[in-house]
Amino acid sequence: MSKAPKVRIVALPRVTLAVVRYGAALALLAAVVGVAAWAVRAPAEPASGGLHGKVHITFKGANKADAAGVVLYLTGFAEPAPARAAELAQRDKRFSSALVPITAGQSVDFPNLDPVFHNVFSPSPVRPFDLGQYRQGESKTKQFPSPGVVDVYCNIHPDMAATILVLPNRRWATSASDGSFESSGIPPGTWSLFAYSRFADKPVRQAVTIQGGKVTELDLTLEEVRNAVPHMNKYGQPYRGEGYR
Ligand SMILES: [Cu+2]
Repeated sequence: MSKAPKVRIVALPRVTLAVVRYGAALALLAAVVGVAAWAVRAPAEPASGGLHGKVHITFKGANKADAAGVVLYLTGFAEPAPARAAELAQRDKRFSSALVPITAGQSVDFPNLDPVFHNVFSPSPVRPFDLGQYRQGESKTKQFPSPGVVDVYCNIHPDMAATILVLPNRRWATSASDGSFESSGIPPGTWSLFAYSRFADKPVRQAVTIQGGKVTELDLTLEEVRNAVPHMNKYGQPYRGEGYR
């Protein structure tokens, strides 16, 4: 008989404790849901905008039929680089791409897919490097921490040439054959737009204003003045004759 009250006395606080805990948990949940709902409603950042346009290329005064491959990029705001590395492969004694836009901080893989050696290097002050020679199937990786233009060549094959554009953000676009391009997710503001070709003396620059939820239309003309970029080998010397290839 004397044990029964003890059981009741012990059991009662447990129930009370459970109610208190449950209540506290409900209150916490309500608080979390409330904060989450506020976070969803409150725009943390203003809505982004888009860019759509067309770039026309002239070469020695005439319109160029194929306007593909111009890189349109914006400066004035920065974004973190994607974790994924970009790629510039060596295949059939060419670089896989002539113009490679990346974001500052991003890496580039340089796989050799050819049965011959290459020696990829850059003389550009923003990121000079010399990868040395390596076999088919092997690759080297380089990171590019600062924005700028990085010209890339092969010390063995003078016709191999590419440019890595290290940009401050990810909002670049590449023109299609008809010159059209588009980019989205751009923060609102007035930025500098550049149209870059390896064969122009300098990129075309133009101010653009991006408004949230709107697409800004653009029409640009870029003048190309050459179709090859003369360069020296990694020692700053002219390449030797054809036999050296
Ligand atoms: Cu090569």
